[in-house]
This record gives sequence, C-alpha cells and structure tokens, in this order.
Amino acid sequence: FADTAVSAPQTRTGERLRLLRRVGAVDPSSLDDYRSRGGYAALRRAVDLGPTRVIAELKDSSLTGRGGAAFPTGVKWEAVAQSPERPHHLVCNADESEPGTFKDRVLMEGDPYGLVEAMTIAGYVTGATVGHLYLRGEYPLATRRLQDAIAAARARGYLGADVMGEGFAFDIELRRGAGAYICGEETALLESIEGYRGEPRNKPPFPAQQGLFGKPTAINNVETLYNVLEILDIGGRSFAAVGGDRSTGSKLFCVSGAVGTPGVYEVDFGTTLRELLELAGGARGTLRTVLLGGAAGGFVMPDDLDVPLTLEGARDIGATLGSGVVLVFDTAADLTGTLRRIAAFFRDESCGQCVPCRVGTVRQEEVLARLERDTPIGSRETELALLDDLARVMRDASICGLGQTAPSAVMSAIDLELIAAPRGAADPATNGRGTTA
Ligand code: L3W
Ligand code: SF4
Repeated sequence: FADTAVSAPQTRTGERLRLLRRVGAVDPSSLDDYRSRGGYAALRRAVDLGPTRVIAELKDSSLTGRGGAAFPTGVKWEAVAQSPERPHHLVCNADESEPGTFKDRVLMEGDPYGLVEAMTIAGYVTGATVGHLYLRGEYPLATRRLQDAIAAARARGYLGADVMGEGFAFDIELRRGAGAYICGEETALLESIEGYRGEPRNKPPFPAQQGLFGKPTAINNVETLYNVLEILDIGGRSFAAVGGDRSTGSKLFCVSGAVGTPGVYEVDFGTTLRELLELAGGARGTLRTVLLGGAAGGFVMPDDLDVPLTLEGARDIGATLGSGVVLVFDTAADLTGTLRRIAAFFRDESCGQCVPCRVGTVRQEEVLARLERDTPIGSRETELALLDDLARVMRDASICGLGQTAPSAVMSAIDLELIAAPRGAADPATNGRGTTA
C-alpha cells in the first residue's frame, strides 16, 4: 500500500509475526479486508468470554505496558473494571513522540482497524463506553486512516450504541495532539483532553483510580492494545510461553542510525541485540555504541551485544527497553553533539511546572554545549561532576518521567566514557568531531 509513509516492517528471525502480521498485507482502508484476515475474531472471543475471563487471560499472559514503564495490563484493566465509581473511561496514548520512536505509527498506518478493535475490547472489558484516542498531531496519514476506520466501523455496527448486536455501547473519539511531547505523559494527556495545559499531575492517585475528569481510566499505549488481539487469539498461557518473566510475547523495536536497513522490527522477547542488529542489515561502519531505550535509556557497548532484549536483560546492563528505541552509532558519530541535542530536546519539551526539571534541563544543555565546544568552566572533570549533581536532583525531585529520565542517556555516556575528551587529548576513536576536528 504505497502511501504508507513509513516503510512496511522488516523481516524477523523466522518466528511468527504477532503485532505486524497485517501491516503491509491488509488494505488499511477496507473493513472487509480486515475481517477476511481475522479481524473482529478477537472481539467476538472477548464477548464470549466476558470481562472477568478476559482479564484472567491478560493476567495469564503477563502482558506489560509497551509505552516504557511495563506495568501489568491485566492489573490496570481490573482496577478500572472493578471500580464502583462511574463512568469509566478508556484512553489510548497514541502521542508517540519519543525521539527515535515510530513503531505505533507503523501499526496505526498499516492496520488501523486493529486499533479500533483492540480499543473496543478494552472498552468492553473495563466498562468504558467512550474511548479517547489521543493521536500525535504530526501523524496525518495515521489520522486519516483512523478517522476512516472509525467511521466505517460505526457505519457497520462495530462501534455505537449496540456493538455487534451484543448489547454494549462503545465509541471512539479521536483527539489530535498539538506538538507537545509532554502530552505523551499520561496525566498531562488527560489534562489536555480536559482542555487544560498539558502539565503532568502528581501520582498517585493513578489514572486507574482517578483519571479523566477524576474518574477511573484505563490508559494504554498503542502497541500494548495490539497485543490484546494476539492474546485473545492464542490464549494468555500460550502468549506467556514466548520470552519469560515479565517480558512475554514479542516487542517492536525502532532501529535507526548506522545500520544497513533502518526500520521497525518485531522480535520475540529474549532475542539478543546482536540478532536484532543483524536483522537490520548489521552495523554500518565500525560500531561504536547503541542507545537502547531512547533518551531515557542507556548506551550498550559492542561487548554487550549478546544481551537478551528483555526488561531484565536491559536492566542488568544499565539500560531499559523503553518504548523500543535502538539507535546505532558508528565511530564517526558525534556523540557529545547528539547528547547536547537530546538535552536541548528535553529543555524545549519540559512543561516548566517543577524547578528541578525546568532549571536542570537548561543547565544540563549548557554544560554539554560547553563540552561540545571544548570550553569547560574549570576543568572537564568539574563539568562532569556538575552533570552528575544535576542528574541526582532531576531524578529525585522531578514530578514526572520527563525530568526524572532527562539525564539518563547523558549519565550512561559519562559512565561508559563516551563523552569526548578535549581535543587532541585522547584516542581519536573516542568520538568524532570532538577529537579529530
Ligand atoms: C494502577 C497502580 N496503575 C502504576 C500505571 C500508570 C501508568 C503505568 C506506568 O511513564 C515511561 C517512563 C518514560 N495502580 C499503578 C498503576 N500504574 N502504578 O502503570 O506507570 P509509571 O508511572 O511507572 O510510568 P509512566 O509515567 O507511564 C512511561 C518511558 O516511559 N519512556 C517514554 C516513552 C515514550 C513513549 C512514546 O513516545 N510512545 O512511550 C521512555 O523510556 O521514561 O519511564 O499507566 O498509571 N498502583
Ligand atoms: Fe513538567 Fe518537567 Fe516537572 Fe515533568 S518533570 S512536570 S515535564 S517540569
């Protein structure tokens, strides 16, 4: 389907495709084509099971949230479903904005009915009659396809007052973001839907207890919801048989940078980083490092490429899987400059509500700019010590994940000595511009 802006997903290690199975194969504008490829079988199964047994399947599957924080989806849905407060709300967080992330875009552009069906299941199970789909404003093709899919589903009775004639009501309201990264933080997103500035709330209470308009709200990332279709297809236990521990099923990774074939790849949890890079055509040039988990994650050195891609494996080497970013750097890359640009991004996107983040992100960028220009105040060591101080304060005292994780990639680079030494003072292989210019 030629107008899919992000290229169709790449091949994987031979295992069965779960999340991407319809992307590039189904006509994203056709409800009939979707149905002929298994569409709406999962909703049928959910209705046959009933909400309680669907939640049991989710718990059996050990599905965790794919937005970065890996909270158990079954626990979240159960908390909302069982709340005596009314009404219940459902929100899909499709404000995909993490630098280096484009997996949800591929799903939504290539298989929009999949999201409509998965949200309908979530609404049925949690008792929400409206699902708010908060979509990144800079995704025009996904917007169009989802608008069309919602309209077609409504016209055919898959959304509305009596979904599939099964006696429950559910509909989807599509909201477009306006370019603020912070609105991907779940409580800022809720504020935005309510018509306020996108500023995060203190948690707890979590949205499952007090979310949209103060009511119980299930809020899930796009990829998380597509997993629910797979779980209803094969059953929670079979889903949990892939991967292990808290990392069950498959995961989408957004591989970019110095690799042969950048793109979105689906692999089973437990695949190694080396295998994933091989799928993506291998490193281009001489591999320097891989940023795993994005700006909130950490760097992985060539010696650690056999790390299994699981929540636990990433944690053991000081990284995270985050929302699936795999950014590959060769030895020609300017890492200090990249970190300075990451810092500039966080400085721009901080909502400014709390001081550690509002001021800390500015100071962090200033130090990195000085290191990039090789004009430290005092010595390079005092600048690194200042970055360390800033990181502690931001992590400990920021209200939300943006401020808490803004120093993560920088600190990881410092720990691994990836930040360039002053010009002429060190091995020219340590960094690009900083040492050879
Ligand atoms: C009910 C409880 N619900 C926690 C829920 C909570 C949320 C989820 C995770 O950050 C991460 C962040 C970024 N009862 C609960 C409960 N919950 N306890 O579980 O909660 P939390 O607060 O740990 O995380 P979060 O604020 O959702 C998300 C990381 O993602 N990140 C950013 C990714 C960007 C994208 C994107 O562009 N699509 O996802 C990158 O790593 O650092 O750690 O729902 O309500 N007792
Ligand atoms: Fe806003 Fe940053 Fe505070 Fe989050 S940590 S509430 S983005 S100022």
